[in-house]
Amino acid sequence: MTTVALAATLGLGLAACGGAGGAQESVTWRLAETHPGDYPTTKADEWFAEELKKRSDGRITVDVYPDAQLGEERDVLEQMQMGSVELNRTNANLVGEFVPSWKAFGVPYAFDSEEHFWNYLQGDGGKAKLEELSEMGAEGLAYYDSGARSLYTTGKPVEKPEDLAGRNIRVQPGSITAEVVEKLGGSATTMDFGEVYSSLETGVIDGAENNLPSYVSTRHYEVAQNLTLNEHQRVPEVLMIAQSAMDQLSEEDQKLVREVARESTEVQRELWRQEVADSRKTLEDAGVTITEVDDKQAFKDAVSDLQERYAGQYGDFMDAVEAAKKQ
Ligand code: BDP
Repeated sequence: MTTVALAATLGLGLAACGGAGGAQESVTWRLAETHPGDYPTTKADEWFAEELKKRSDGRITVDVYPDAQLGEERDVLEQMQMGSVELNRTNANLVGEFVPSWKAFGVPYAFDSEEHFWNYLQGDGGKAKLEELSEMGAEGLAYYDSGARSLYTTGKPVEKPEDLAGRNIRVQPGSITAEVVEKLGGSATTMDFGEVYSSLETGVIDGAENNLPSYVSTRHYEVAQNLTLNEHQRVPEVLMIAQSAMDQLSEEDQKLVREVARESTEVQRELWRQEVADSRKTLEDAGVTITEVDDKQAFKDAVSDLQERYAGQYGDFMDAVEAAKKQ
């Protein structure tokens, strides 16, 4: 944990003193967010906070801490587990370290399209998955969009899996993406999000993978100027709350939190669509080499034996994903 994160944790500990169970008259909570203030997830967090304050007549205050002020996502998840951060917006891939069944979100090419992805998330499968967060003492409130993750590299562009040979690609902690990258032919390094820019710059890694808005907002495109739209994963963002925080509320206020969070999904998805288009333009204007991968078969074939293993390991997920195709 960083010093900032530690100080923040201690600060919260003091602020929370005096709340010993049962419904509180009013609460002030912190929401951890790794992205900057103008990123779609952060704007949705803010919308959630404002709306909740309004509709609870000021009983529930949520202060959003963007820019990883409360620590890198992995640190924040640890704090969530201890109940020392009440709310967190994180990427589903990171959750796998804490709730192993969530690693399923990293299964490559699980979803055929954005529509398929959202059919799954908003159907029974997606709802059941949110409930699994109770294993880490949290409740899943809502999913946010995160588009598709693609590779980007320094050096020469990646056009086919073979081009990854000998290249070191950063992956998110807690995820199965390391296995995916290695099957594709590269080597994988697990690293916190905040370290990626300097590691690309100094050549510690040769690339990373993410969606367009993150590639742009982090300015990774300045130091890794080749983007390959192979779209190996669609991994949702999730807004979660510590169970110990939820327990402080009356039943009515708990319902309100869930309702406002659900509504914030629509707000975020709209912001997301716009951001993807804007990011694409930023990248084109900056002269980034964008390699379209119209036929993803070579990438899919390279990871096909992983699919068989995952179908056994994450059977329920794969069945629900399959069922969401037919809706
Ligand atoms: C972004 C997610 C952020 C991740 C980051 C990463 O929004 O929460 O953890 O990727 O790669 O797309 O670490």
